[in-house]
Amino acid sequence: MSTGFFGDIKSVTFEGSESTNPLAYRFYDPDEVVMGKRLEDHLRFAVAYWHSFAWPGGDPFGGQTFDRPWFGDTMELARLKADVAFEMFSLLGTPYFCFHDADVRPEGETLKESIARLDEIADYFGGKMETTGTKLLWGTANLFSHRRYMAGAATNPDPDVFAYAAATVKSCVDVTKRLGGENYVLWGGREGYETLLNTDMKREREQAGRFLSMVVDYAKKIGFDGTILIEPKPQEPTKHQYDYDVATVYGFLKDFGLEGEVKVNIEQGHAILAGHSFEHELALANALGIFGSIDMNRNDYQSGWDTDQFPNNVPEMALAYYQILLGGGFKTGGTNFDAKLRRQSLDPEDLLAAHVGGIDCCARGLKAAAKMIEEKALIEPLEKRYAGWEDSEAKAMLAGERTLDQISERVLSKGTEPQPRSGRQEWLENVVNRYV
Ligand code: XUL
Ligand code: CO
Repeated sequence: MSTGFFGDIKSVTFEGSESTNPLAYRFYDPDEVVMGKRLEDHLRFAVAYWHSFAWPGGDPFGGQTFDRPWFGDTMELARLKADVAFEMFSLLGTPYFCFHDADVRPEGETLKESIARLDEIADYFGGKMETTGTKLLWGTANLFSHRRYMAGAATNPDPDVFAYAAATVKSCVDVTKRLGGENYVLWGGREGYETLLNTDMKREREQAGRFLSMVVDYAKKIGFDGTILIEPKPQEPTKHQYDYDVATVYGFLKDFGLEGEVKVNIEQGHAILAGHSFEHELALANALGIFGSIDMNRNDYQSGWDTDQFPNNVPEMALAYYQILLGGGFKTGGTNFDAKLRRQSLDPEDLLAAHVGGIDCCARGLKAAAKMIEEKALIEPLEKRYAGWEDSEAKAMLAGERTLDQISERVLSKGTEPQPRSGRQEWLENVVNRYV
């Protein structure tokens, strides 16, 4: 039985680019085949439970603006929240969702009670996943909202908090496995510091390394065959987060021998906060072999903080999916909207429209990216730019078959000077603009 929250709004369907219906897809036809794959299977959209159903609309200057019938601390309301959430997944036709433990159940008096409540809601989810066909892209633990975590979880100076966080993550990995989750995410939360005056950074990094190793071991032990993902973010909530960006996370994984075990969930807004472009982070993760999944939410470019807005810039999406497709596309990962409404967007329709726009924008970007790849619009110029490396002498330099002095001898005896060639940036930018 419907909760009635979305009134008489019918399923959002594909109506084509001419449609003016705000609750229709104009570019996302899940069945359209692009590069040999259905769009739905390329994009693997997921709704984030927390922003859409648990966030009250507060900002640093004011509290709740949303008035949702499921807000409150009882299990009955948690079930109503789930009813509405799965109604929305079905209306939108989004194949996946993601959640933290804290989004879906009220906190108990004890950890034992919290876990029992999580298990109860997971059973409720299980039934709904079966009837609606919605799948779990990833589960995660909220190790940052409760005051016990104010000085971090794995990196807390208090070993009791480390242990509490470990027990919490165990319960969340268990539930993620039980629901067939395809990934498990660890975002740093408050793993970072505010001031070095009270922080032993070396020790805290090692705590985080041990913690992650235990998560990886436990996932293997229980036969969880999804991917473990770390989500980089440079700052906020702490002044400095230990998993700053993709490069930092890779160094961390290498340090603890986990580079073959853990991949990254890259969020567009976090990339911007780190002073990178989203496509930079994606390309680097591909180059390092650790690309996993994305959180597809942007920041306001003027704000300097994590505004978690729905994506609406097609050229940006095109460049992002271009990198994702070049790397072979998602395996276990997908496109999670870790995005929230603006706090004045009060209506149920706003929640739908935000997702519809985001989904369409991503679909349009992916289609442009696929076309650029199919037509080798950027690949050919790139190959040409590096063509010199096909030469046998050039290959020998990279293969370790030449020493510095041998190269020196060859250059000096040849006596030719390298000829600079244009990088053709504007020419290439114009090429991209033909597709978006
Ligand atoms: C925080 C953030 C989180 C993670 C999951 O900035 O992105 O929502 O995605 O904990
Ligand atoms: Co995120």
